[in-house]
Amino acid sequence: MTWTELDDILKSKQSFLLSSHVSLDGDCVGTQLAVYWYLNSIGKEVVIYNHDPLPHKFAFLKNADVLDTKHPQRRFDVFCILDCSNPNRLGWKEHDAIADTTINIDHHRDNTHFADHNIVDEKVAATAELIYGFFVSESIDFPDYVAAALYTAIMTDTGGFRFSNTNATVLRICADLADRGADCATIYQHAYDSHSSNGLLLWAKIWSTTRFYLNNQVCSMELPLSLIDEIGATYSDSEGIADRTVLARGVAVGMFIKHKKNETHFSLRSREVLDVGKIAQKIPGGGGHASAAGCTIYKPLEEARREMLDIIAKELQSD
Ligand SMILES: [Mn+2]
Repeated sequence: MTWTELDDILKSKQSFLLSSHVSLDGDCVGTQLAVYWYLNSIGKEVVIYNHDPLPHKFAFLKNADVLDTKHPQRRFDVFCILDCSNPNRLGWKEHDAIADTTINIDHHRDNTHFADHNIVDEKVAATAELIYGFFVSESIDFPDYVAAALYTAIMTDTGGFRFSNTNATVLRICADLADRGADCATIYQHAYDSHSSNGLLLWAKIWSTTRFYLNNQVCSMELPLSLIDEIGATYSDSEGIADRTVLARGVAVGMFIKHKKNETHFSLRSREVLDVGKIAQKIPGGGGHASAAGCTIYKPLEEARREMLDIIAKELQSD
């Protein structure tokens, strides 16, 4: 589907529901706000509903308060799913009859092309890169706060321009977004340097769990989920830790493990050596990108960790 065909569909419909994957990240938030702005600007009725709430660090974006976690009790002409590879990742179920038409715009390579119209490009760094492409190709002139939303999305999906998906195209787009008014330093501060004091104390505890396995090729950090309440932190305070598991030289796979009784969640990171998306896919429901992926093993910590280390050991051998 071309961008013009997409635009024709958007213009021919009246009511829209936007949604994205569970545990909203910057790309989910930025793309939803950008599309929200565009649809509003052409006189459409738009509701944004997500299973999970807006992370506080993105609350500075204009209109961020329109992101709602209250399930809409009505139907829409179009259900537009952004930055989400399959319906399960929405985290809510009652979407089959919520709209006449579904549109999916995404960049996850495990995308199942589940919508009526699928615009999926796994080569781009962020879904926001696609939305930017749409605006530019259709000569849609967007304001500075939409530039800020798109910049936030691309910056966070590239890990602050550190991941391997950071390339010349990404930087050119972001340069243009800066030209259009995105304030790079302020956005960085909000996204990465705005911890609460309890949040930082939580980080200190997690750092102290750092351990190495398989000849120092695997680094892990752990968080018993009960610790969050104990410290008075929030779940989202633990975000960003996973990226730190690949800080040490020689580490091929980093894993940040969040666990409670019979549930152990792995956020996996890699440094090019291994494809952690493939590793995560070996666990039912798991998946993600080559350098960042996740999965949940429904077993206690020790058992789940052993299972994961076995999978990684095999991958390291076959590499
Ligand atoms: Mn994304």
